[in-house]
Amino acid sequence: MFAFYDKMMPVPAGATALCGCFPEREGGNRMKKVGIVMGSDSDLPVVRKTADQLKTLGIPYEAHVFSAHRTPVQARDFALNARKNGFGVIIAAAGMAAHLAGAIAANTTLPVIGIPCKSAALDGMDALLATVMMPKGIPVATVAIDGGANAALLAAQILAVEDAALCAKLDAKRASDAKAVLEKDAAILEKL
Ligand code: RP5
Repeated sequence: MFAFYDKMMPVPAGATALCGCFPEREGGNRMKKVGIVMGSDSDLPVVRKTADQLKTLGIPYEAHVFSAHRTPVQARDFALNARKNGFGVIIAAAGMAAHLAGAIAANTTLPVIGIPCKSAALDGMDALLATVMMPKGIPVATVAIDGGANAALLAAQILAVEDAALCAKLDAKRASDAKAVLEKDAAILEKL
């Protein structure tokens, strides 16, 4: 059974934006959701790549704007309740002094994936270092600066550990990506 929700934004304060689809898995247990949190709606262009990739793979997600600095209570509550609310992975996107992924990870033992977002002043190096340099004991799996799609794929790979159908979709994507590169290889001499 699938329930589709088209709009990821806007998300009213304190409200839940439920997006994606909810495939019934073999045995009747539902796929875990991916939580997407962003420090500001200005991170939306990066997060949209995450949401699009999750949609393509048929993975349900919920998206929120929570800031480690501006709304720390909401960010903490989301993380504390994420497991019981049906999440399997949390993706946190933030720029500048990007403490969001770390603040989420501090309050859950679900896997947390950080996306450092590019900012005007330091081109994303600020967010990259703030996200990746976590202290021992509180890991955050950090993808590339603005790496929204890879964050989704890593979340999918985590969920696919226990999900053969999702694993097959990821295998098919790898095969299709490889085919595209082989076609470029075959065509490259004509361009030179
Ligand atoms: C961070 O500060 C956000 O994640 C965003 O990348 C950056 C700028 O936020 P805004 O000033 O655009 O709201 O917390």
